[in-house]
Amino acid sequence: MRLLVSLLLALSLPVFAQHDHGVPKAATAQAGPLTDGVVRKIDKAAGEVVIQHGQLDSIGMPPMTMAFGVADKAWLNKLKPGDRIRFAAEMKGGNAIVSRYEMAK
Ligand SMILES: [Cu+2]
Repeated sequence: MRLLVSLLLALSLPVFAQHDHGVPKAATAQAGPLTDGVVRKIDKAAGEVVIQHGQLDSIGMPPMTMAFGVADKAWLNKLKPGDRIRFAAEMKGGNAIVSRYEMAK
């Protein structure tokens, strides 16, 4: 019986790896590198967007609502309060900025 189990494991593992195309299981199960956020406010004068965000491991932040700078000021014209986005954040010059985002479905 033990032999059969190890034989099955040996046979199934390579198939698994092929179907996943090398992407680690955890990466597909989680949301990926983008974090969920809801736009609360746009401040064009300050060049900031206030986002209610989920856990941001990239900059070590728990979920909260806060202001972010943006990598591209044009984004401030596209976003509006209430928009649901998925975004990546990074620290730049001591400020947290949105480095990229996409609209959430
Ligand atoms: Cu924060």
